[in-house]
Amino acid sequence: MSFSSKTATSSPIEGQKPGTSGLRKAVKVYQTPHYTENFVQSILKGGLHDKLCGSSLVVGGDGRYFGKEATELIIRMCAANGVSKVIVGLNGLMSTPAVSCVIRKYQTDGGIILTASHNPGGPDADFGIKFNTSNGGPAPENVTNSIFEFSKSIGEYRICPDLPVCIENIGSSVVQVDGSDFTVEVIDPVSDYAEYMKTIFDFGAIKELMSSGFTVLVDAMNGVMGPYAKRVLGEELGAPDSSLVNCIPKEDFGGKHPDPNLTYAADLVNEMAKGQHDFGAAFDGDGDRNMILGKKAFFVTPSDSLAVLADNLDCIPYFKTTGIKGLARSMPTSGAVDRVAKSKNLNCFEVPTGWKFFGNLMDAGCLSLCGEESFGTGSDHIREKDGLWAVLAWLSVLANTKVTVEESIKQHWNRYGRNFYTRYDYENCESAPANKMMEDLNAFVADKSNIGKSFTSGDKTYKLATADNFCYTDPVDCSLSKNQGIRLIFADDSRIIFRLSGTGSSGATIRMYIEGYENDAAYL
Ligand code: VG1
Ligand code: CO
Repeated sequence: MSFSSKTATSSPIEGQKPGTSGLRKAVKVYQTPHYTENFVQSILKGGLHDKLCGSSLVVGGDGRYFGKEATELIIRMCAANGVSKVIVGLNGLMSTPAVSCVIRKYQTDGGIILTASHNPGGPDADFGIKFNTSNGGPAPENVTNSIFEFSKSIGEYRICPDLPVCIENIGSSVVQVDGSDFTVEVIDPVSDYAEYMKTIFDFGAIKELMSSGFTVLVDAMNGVMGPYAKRVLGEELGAPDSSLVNCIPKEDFGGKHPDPNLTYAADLVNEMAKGQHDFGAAFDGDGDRNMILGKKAFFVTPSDSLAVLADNLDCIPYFKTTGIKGLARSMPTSGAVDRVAKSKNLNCFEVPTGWKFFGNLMDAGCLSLCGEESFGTGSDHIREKDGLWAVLAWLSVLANTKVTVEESIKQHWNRYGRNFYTRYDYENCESAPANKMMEDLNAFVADKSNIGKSFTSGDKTYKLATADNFCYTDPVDCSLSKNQGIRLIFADDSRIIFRLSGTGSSGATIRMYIEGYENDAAYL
């Protein structure tokens, strides 16, 4: 069959600037005329430039409302823009880590992920589009900037409106578009990822743990992770069906926030609190975040999770082969992992918030394991944070060390001290006063007379040692990222950090992160 594409006239739409992780807006915004088309065209031109013609791309999403329409539109626009092949997950589904895995495995030129991650879904909630580059990772800032620049001057987009698109059956189809072959390959979104996990972990050891009376409870929060949890934890590792809950992806995530934390995964927390399961985990909508709980809902902070995994990487076969090249965390993540790095004589990098900042370090062979306080953990096996990988990593550690989750954390605190950590989110703030607050904080950190001042709370006094707005120079390409968050660092390494979120769909969210270090056994 052969088809011809056409050029449609359009004009720039304000605000198509990708944030921490893609462009997140209300579904209703994405549904306005030309909104999605403009952004997709900007990704294709601004993200791929002269590689666009003849390129191959992966397309997948977390199954949220508007995902299918967007997938079909992207395929029709790829066809019209000279892309030669699109690999798409069955029904448009593919977790964010699986997209990264598939881009790398099939060496495509990148991928487009349809997700607003942990933001709620449905006709009145959020949608998002994210571009990943050929290393499988989120586009770095120079690429997202070029996408944004393109969106500001767009005058037309290309589309093949008559191309029939069916993503409901696995298989490959080739058609002629403007005289060239255009292939759409619909794949099982789980298989490649599941096969890869088997090469990273010792599934035999985890299986043995799972058949020894050790019980798990895993909540996929009605997001994309259901089929992955069922295949890997259920079919491969023997977790009973009843232990894998909310595993059917829903367009509105069942009306919930698919965000794996103590607030939004409260059902899991309450069930774990009954003490009937040894290990609990939840994922976000697109499967890159994880929350780990021990028996009786013992909560593992993401920062501690990263540090404990860093201390136990020798339990995971993958790292025996690759070696441990270095560790990293995002700036607001607690310094617990830094202490592990120090004791193991490993480099530990501190990057701005957002997974895109880890990619260069991994590509350059400087980084094996990294994480963020926002429930993101991952390694250089792919270029995204990876929720199920984190669960498998924890199960590997437990299988190997034969201690409980709680014991492993407490042993860690005893050895390294404890980084007490909390984050406050002030959501739905008005933008102008939030910006003013950041300006005032900027003025505070610029005033060096504040250094050395002491602040007392309870029986503790904190002396301000450093105050700045975090600025990051990428060690690999030397690119500079300014204004990444206000840092107040005290003499004992305690910190207070303020930054504005880059994932909200409207208004402002202020995040305040507080960390205090303690190594006095009486306080642990
Ligand atoms: C938040 C988190 C950040 C994370 C990002 C994307 O960003 O703080 O650590 O990388 O979400 O995660 P922000 O700018 O709102 O603080 V996900 O799971 O939404 O792809
Ligand atoms: Co996510």
